[in-house]
Amino acid sequence: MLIDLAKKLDQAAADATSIAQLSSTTQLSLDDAYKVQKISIEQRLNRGEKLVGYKMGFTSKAKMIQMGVDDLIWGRLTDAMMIQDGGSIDLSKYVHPRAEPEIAFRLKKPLSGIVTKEEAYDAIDAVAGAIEVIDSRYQNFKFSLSDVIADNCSSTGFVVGPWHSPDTNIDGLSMILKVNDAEVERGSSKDILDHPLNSLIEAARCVAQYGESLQAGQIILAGAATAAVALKPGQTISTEIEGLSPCQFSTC
Ligand code: OOG
Ligand code: MG
Repeated sequence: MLIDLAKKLDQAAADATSIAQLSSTTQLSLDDAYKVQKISIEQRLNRGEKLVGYKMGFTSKAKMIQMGVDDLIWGRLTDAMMIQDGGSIDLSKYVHPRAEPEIAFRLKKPLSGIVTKEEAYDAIDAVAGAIEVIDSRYQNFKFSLSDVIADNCSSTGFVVGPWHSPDTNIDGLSMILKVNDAEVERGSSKDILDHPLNSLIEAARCVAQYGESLQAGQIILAGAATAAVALKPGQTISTEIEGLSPCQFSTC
């Protein structure tokens, strides 16, 4: 049964169509929802995609309020989700995509379970400004916590800007999301669990609960600092994060 749900979500993502929330017909525990996510990602890996990292979700109040949920979630990132900095995406491949400003970590050591701030910091190879493109496979972008977890936490794409050395300050940086050069959202990296490093620590803890570990070379998205913005064709979306290089993509 969980396999059927995973296939349904995988198909909805592939066809860019929306489906009813799973929770409208099925009682799904959070554990089951993570199982559905894992199976749906396995479908993608079986088609040749590669796991390149993980993303954290609902690490800021702005996101929790926008989506009406109140717990951390995590999802998986594959190489097919990578959007080149300065690249373009075709919105017909998505249901109702949105963009949000993020901070990305690249790891040089594995991390799993309960780790200290020092251990987490020590595992970072590089940090970068990033933009995540999210797209819910549910009608009207509405879901329960288990729905969104099963749907790989709305993951669909991400752009990472130029990498910076791991000792670059990421505390209290202003984070701005722009559409066609006009500011549409502004937050601070402090809004991400008080410090984005805390999100990396949470990622290590969360994946370990399901027997996985963050690996060297992987990218971890810390979660958006602001609410997400709906995308329309013909836009240039960029982020400016204090002290980090900007990144951008356009839509058609
Ligand atoms: C779920 C994904 C949340 C974030 O950065 O908080 C997320 C959603 O909002 O659809 O990616
Ligand atoms: Mg996000």
